[in-house]
Amino acid sequence: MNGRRSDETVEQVRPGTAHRERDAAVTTAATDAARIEGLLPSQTPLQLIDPQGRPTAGHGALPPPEALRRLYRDMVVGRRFDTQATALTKQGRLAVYPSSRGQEACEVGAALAMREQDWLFPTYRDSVAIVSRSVDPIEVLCLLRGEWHCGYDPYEHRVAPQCTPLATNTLHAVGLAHAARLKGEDTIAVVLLGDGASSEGDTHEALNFAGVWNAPVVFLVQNNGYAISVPLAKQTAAPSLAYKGIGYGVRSVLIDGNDPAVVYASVREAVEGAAAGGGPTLIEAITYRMEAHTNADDASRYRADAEVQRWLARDPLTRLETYLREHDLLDDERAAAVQAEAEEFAASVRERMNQDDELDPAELFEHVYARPTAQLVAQRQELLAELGNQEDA
Ligand SMILES: Cc1ncc(C[n+]2csc(CCOP(=O)(O)OP(=O)(O)O)c2C)c(N)n1
Repeated sequence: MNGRRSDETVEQVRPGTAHRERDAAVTTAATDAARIEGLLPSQTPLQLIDPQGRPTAGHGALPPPEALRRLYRDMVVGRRFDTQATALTKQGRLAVYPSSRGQEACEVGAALAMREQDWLFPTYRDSVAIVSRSVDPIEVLCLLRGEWHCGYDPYEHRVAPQCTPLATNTLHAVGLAHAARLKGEDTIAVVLLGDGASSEGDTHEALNFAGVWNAPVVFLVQNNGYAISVPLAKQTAAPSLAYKGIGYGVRSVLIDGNDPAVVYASVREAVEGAAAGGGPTLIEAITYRMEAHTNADDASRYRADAEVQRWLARDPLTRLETYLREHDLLDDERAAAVQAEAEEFAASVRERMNQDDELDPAELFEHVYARPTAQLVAQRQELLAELGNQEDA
């Protein structure tokens, strides 16, 4: 708009009206400023327990002792499960396993902060979160073992199939949450995504509609520093991924993703806010992936060992354990019992995964459509012929 046209507009407006409109504009600007303020994350990541295991002053209340003890238990079991699953790839029992070692605070914090009736939308990296939601670990590993399905019944557990395409789960989460609200159900969705996925178009569309519909969704971005080999600085110019929510009118929070207490408290607050009609929240959790992207990746090609060592000092499990011990919430006996439970859990996974189940490759085509297309029939025949030929060879 040029200056002249603007003057003409002012002349056409009657004096009283001009004042009222200007006052209204000032009021709107003040309201907008307050609203923007409410959407903004803090400049530094929120923390409730620091890397030395000490409570952090002024950042809010710690979750109750029972919640902290449960977080500890699930993190110990989750880490043991993670180590076991990684070992299973080396034994050829799993095709691949994306480890979440180092990210247990996010995995378990998010899972435990959810209510029974809420839905989780995980990615391929979030097996520990699903295990923490009490899904049978063998079912969780089913897909990576070579089955065509996700292993568990999503409706029974309210856990969507783990998504491999980046960020598609963000849209599914918003769709489900919005639909649940229209149906009058008290259900919210928690969607897990990585820093790389936050650069995908789907995430932006999901945030946009979550904002427009005031959908009851919590987006938890686990910023673990890398999208496979691409460091954060090479995939976004945003100073914080939490800022991505603001443009869409979505409240944003920046937290220390290696602090189990703050992850639990922030997700819980966002879940309760969404359930009460307060709309979506985007949480950026700063964390680190201790292992390679998967067993097909050589992390030493793109990150220095010194960096990995620095993050070892921020281990979420050690942090919580130190806090619990110093506040008489954990002793040697209890720690040993939790460790024994984790060993038993891993042994059972190992044993059950050592069975050679007979898979029927033709089943792959059975549940795609009610009536298979001509292409599917042809593909099925091709596969069976190939398998037959292999057997003949
Ligand atoms: C739509 C899409 N594009 C590319 C890929 C290939 N891909 C698989 S994992 C990955 C990196 C994801 O990084 P991030 O979202 O940060 O999650 P992380 O693996 O670190 O948990 C990429 C690019 C994919 N799976 N889906």
